Amino acid sequence: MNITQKIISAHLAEGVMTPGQEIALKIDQTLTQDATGTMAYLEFEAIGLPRVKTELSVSYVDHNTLQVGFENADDHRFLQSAAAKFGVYFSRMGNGICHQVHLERFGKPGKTLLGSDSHTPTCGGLGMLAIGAGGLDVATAMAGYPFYVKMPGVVNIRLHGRPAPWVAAKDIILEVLRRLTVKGGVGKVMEYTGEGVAYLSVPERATITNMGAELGATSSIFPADEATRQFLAAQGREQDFTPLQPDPDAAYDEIVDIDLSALEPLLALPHMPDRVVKVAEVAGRPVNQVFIGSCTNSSYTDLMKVAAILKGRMVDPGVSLVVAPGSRQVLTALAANGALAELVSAGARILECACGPCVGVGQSPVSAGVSLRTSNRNFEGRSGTADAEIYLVSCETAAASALAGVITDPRELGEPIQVAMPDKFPVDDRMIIPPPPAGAELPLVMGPNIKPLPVAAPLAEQIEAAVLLKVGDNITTDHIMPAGATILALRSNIPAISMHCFCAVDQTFPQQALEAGGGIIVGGLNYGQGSSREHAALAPLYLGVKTVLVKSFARIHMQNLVNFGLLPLTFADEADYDDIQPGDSLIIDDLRAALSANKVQVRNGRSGKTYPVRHSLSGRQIEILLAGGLLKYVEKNV
Ligand code: MIC
Ligand code: SF4
Repeated sequence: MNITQKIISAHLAEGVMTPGQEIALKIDQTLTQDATGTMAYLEFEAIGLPRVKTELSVSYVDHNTLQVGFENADDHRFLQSAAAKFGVYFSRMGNGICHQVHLERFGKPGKTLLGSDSHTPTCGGLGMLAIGAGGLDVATAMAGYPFYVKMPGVVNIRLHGRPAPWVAAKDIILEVLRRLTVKGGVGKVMEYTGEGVAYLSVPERATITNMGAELGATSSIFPADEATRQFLAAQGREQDFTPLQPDPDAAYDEIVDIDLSALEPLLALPHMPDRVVKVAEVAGRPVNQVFIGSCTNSSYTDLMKVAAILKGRMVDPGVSLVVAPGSRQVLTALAANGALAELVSAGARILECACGPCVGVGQSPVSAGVSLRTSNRNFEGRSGTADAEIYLVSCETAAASALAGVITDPRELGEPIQVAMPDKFPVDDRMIIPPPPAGAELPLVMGPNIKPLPVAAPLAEQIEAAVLLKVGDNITTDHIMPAGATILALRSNIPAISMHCFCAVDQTFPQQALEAGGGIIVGGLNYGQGSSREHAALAPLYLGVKTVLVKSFARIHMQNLVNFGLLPLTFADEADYDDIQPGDSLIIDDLRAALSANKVQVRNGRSGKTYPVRHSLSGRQIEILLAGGLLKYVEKNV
């Protein structure tokens, strides 16, 4: 078996390990973050259990920590009260980004982790099977139910040789994105092997598994080897180490070979993570902003490299350089060894240990500005400036460009920088509050911004509704339900946040949908890629959307639609997409029977054409839709 199959077989609760077939996985650990967590704990409360049943569950506050207005602060207090009540560890605001902290303090090789954030696979860098999902899937996992997912195909990415000078882990994953695209990982786990693995530290591996999310992959994973043991030992957690390697005769569904010694520094052009070219090809373009941070590139070694590049120099006068360390542990280490002072004296603006600019919470670039970022997503508008151009780069390219004021190949800096992994990290878990012992009756503290969950109706027999919106390929959840500080503050208030649904595409969408009493969304390939935010399903549900008909879906978003009772359909013949115009009336009859037989037909009232449509729903997913969503299904069946 390969590593993925080993972990899956040890956690298989139902099903057979045939790629594409639905399996149920026992989940050992869960994580939530503030922007998805409020819903997840409201959902857990609705399930009605007094305490979580996982080995470990952690609630992080890291996304929107600005606390502009009372909304965020109230959400954070609610999350702290929910963690104490339900037996969950609470990582306080300022302690760091969930994925970085989980890697440092909790991840374990061989275990399963389900997180209400799409970058949960970061912990795959430790040899963990870590999967992102919607809040309701995480809530049900906290309640002890298995997680249902299609058995992934396993892609073996064989890393050959030693990385060329100035080639970073970020360049390796950018190369994978260049080859496989943002749809290339859907339904797959990326499993990294080969002699090149030994040259990568755990945080470097985590940069690669983190950005597997941009491939649409179910997860990404590395073996657990001597580097893993050393990392865990430096975290004071050597007891959490278990070695994990594929069997010598392990089989894979696909193989991708990458020669690390032949790579060059790469970057992703605006506005998709797979628009990858060599840094050298675009060198010289002026830069307005450089952001170093996010769950992809904010580890100790990342920022030590940046400090070494900036040491004794000053950022270009035209560049705003912002640095957000990934965790309080990283910041403490940099403060203790003087690297923080070097960053500050070089002109870096130090931000809180949080997601911040990555998700548009502050530091929006100037109009039509160019921002180089070490984060993972450069979707249009995500930075908060609609016409900004975001390039995704390594820390080395970011630092070199911040000094020069133009996009700069880091190889121009001369001798490459080596940063040793410390033997011991400054471990201090006092910002992580363990839950009190079971038995105490604790309150859930809710502010006025926390509104009840909308509930779907059981699926109707017939759908007749107008096409409210027709969109193209690769529509992201940032298009469907944008983030940013102002909108993120409404994550616990579905009626209010729904008024921003699709506003980046069509400002009038929410009002139109409400006036029409709902409708249908038509889309292209890879619809719903990106985030795990279930708000991208909840807001359409609130606005009356009945079904989403597209060429293909991203995994997490499709499951979120099912979880909230919205019917996800795909064209059997992609050419039928072209026949549909906004405003067309689409009719689906005998829906329940047609769904079970997988013979759904959509009739267009205007053109008179009938489109055969497919669904890739399992029997269980159909049951969930018929029941009116996962909460009702759980209520009925368990
Ligand atoms: C993201 O990077 O888009 C987020 C913000 O972390 C999301 C979660 C969310 O929308 O709250 C994700 O990746 O799942
Ligand atoms: Fe936070 Fe950005 Fe990572 Fe999402 S991608 S978890 S917003 S740092």
